[in-house]
Amino acid sequence: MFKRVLIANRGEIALRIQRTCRELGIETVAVYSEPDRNSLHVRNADHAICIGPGPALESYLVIEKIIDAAVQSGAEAIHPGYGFLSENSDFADACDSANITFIGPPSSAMKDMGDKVSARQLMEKAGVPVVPGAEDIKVDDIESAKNAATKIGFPLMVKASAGGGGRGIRLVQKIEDLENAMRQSASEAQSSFGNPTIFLEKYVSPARHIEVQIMADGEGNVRAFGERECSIQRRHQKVIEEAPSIAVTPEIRKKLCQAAELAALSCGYKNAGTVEFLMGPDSEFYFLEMNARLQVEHPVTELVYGVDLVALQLSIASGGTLPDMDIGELHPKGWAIEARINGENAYKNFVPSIGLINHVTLPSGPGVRFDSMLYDGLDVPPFYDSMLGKLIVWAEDRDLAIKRLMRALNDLLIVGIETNIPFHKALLNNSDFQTGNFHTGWLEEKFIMPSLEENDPRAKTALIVAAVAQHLQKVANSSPSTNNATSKWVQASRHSAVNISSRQRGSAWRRGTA
Ligand code: MV4
Repeated sequence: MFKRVLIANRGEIALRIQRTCRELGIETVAVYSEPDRNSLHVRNADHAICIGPGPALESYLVIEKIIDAAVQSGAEAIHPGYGFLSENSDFADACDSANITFIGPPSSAMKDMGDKVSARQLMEKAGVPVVPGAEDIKVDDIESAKNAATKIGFPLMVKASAGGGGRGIRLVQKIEDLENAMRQSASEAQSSFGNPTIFLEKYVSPARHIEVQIMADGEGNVRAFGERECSIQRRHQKVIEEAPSIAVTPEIRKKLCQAAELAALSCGYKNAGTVEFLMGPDSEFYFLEMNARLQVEHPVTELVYGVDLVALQLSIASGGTLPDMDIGELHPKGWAIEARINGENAYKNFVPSIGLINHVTLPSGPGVRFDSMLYDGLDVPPFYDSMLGKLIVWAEDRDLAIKRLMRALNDLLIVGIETNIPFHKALLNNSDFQTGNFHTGWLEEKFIMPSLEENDPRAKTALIVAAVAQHLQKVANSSPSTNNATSKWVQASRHSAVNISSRQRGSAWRRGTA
């Protein structure tokens, strides 16, 4: 096993990786940008190296700076986390050249899977179902493209080979719109990725986004750790993920896992990966793309399979192998749901909310896991994505997991910036969500976020009272020496006043008997 590992990331995932390293007796090296100097991943590391200013392009995305930090600190391996350089094959190559182990797949597999056309072709050859489509189409040969499109049928999607995660994608309803969509997609792909290659796919709708966690040891052993249900998305960003999926039976799970294992074997995969599928209402599923990294939502898999995926990653990267066991031996136990906690205002079109967090109360108790970068006094910088942490719960079944997540969301208090916590509470109260009656378009097409007043009838009154109280207090102690930052206790009590009616009616607390 490694003695010292550099974690080329920040936020909750850096902390997540540090926890496992600590358990395994591995020293950690943190890298950080200047505005991140006070963050927990720096405080908790054994060694920490500043790699530049706030913008990721000048710090977390600079390959040479990360490699230099690893060499300077004597780290034997680098864990890239997710985002940033995690799926950059040049970074994996740079690690190899510097004799540092990249904790992830070989760069060849990253390249194969990064290119959607080559991934589709590999999957077809391996016998993994792909969406009916056409790969050899060109903007300049529109007649051939129209023939291919007619064979596929409408509606169809034009996708960019270098795309992924929804970039360069076009939905085409009729043949007259095909040429325009192809031109737009190709030029977007050229300017975004420097590669104008496009392909066509039949539009699968409604569909669920079902992904399978795999782990491969590079010695021919691949394990699939079941599926995650990730259909609750907004603008191609996942909001809530769960494991298992309500739409997946043990028989379908077996087929999904077999397909994912074939996918991994077909590209010589090693370490952790995720195979994404679209699944129609008929339970037919099709390969969508493969993500060559540990994903944000990996904890739901950890909770239902009782594994530490980061520990497995470290073990495999340091030369370990997976036990050669039968695919039928792994079964999910209970239900896990993850809510991504973002700094954004759900009542104002999800505008990012940044700045000082005066106070946090962390949720806890049975079946509750909170992976976050939060602490009292954290100043959330503007340079990175809005995710502050992930609230993950486990319970015996889905209904209990939903109740537990609601309880934990009520216990979680973040004072100082806006968060999407009210959005999560509204989602959990929605009957379609509760019955599992949703697909990838459901959140944006069907779900209506209740207004602040609808969501919490007493909220408006509480806010007005709080504003008046603050004003009176300001007038009363207008001494210039007074620190005008509101005390975290005042803010916390104000926040919980706003939350009163979201607490269970008739609780001991409300009856005043607590
Ligand atoms: C599709 C599709 C329907 N049919 N492909 C969007 C992002 C990228 N990963 C692929 N995406 C889709 N591809 C075919 N042939 C629907 C989507 C899609 C989607 C997929 C997963 C999760 C959320 C989504 C939201 C909109 C569209």
